[in-house]
Amino acid sequence: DGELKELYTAILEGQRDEAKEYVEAALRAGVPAGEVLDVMVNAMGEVGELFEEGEYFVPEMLIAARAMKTGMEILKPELVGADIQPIGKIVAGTVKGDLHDIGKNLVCMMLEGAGFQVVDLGTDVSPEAFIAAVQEHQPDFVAMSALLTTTMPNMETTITALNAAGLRGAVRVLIGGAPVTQSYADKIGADGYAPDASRAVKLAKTLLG
Ligand code: B1M
Repeated sequence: DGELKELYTAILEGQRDEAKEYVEAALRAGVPAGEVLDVMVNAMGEVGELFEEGEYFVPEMLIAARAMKTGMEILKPELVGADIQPIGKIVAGTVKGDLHDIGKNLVCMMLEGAGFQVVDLGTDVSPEAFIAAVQEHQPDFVAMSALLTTTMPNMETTITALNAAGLRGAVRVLIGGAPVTQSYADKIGADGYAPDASRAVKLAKTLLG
């Protein structure tokens, strides 16, 4: 597992090319994609800690995130099966004011891998944009991600807007992201909360019945 240690360091230090090389090397060596992913997620965890401790600043977080995205692109074909009949449709996005998209991308990837059709609205998605997408795509689920305590309330704003537009009954709302909890989901009337991408898939499948 030399490659995995090197991969961890490459994400931590934001070395994009190296991250790509080590992901490829790990896959060639037969390391399961999920394990490779865990290493990158753990490295991002340490990036967050270093930021909190004042060792890292926004630019360091940004280049680490870029390296992780590069690694995720290589993992995507491994995580997402080809040509599966969609079992349900999901409109997903990171809420208004929030630019964090790695976790949301991961959730989208795993949902696709499980056979869901995903319409990814990206980051900084306003309640109006969620509503327009629900009207256009008529999904089974709306999945919202928030990584900031300051943007998390926009999940509630979006649910309120869905209600006002008469669309709340047509979709199930799933939420997640580092500051989000089950009790918050209950409080704002979401249909479900998942702490990570694989549990988001389980949750969506369970709710689909
Ligand atoms: Co920012 N940032 N960031 N950041 N950043 C955090 C979130 C922070 C916790 C760091 C820290 O202080 N320790 C902190 C938030 C503090 C708080 O609100 N309490 C923080 C801050 C403060 C900020 C800025 C305000 C910094 C500044 O400018 N002063 C700023 C805000 C910008 C904005 O959004 N408006 C900012 C900016 C950035 C970057 C742009 C530099 C970059 C993001 C790049 C990108 O995403 N393209 C960045 C990064 C990389 C981080 C950390 C280090 C890593 C986030 C990440 O990608 N994690 C983060 C620290 C941390 O989280 N430990 C931090 C890996 C990812 C796989 O995990 O996103 O949690 P996560 O997703 C998980 C689960 O949460 C869940 O599944 C995923 C996979 O298992 N999940 C869902 C997520 N969404 C889901 C939706 C679902 C279900 C599950 O729906 C059903």
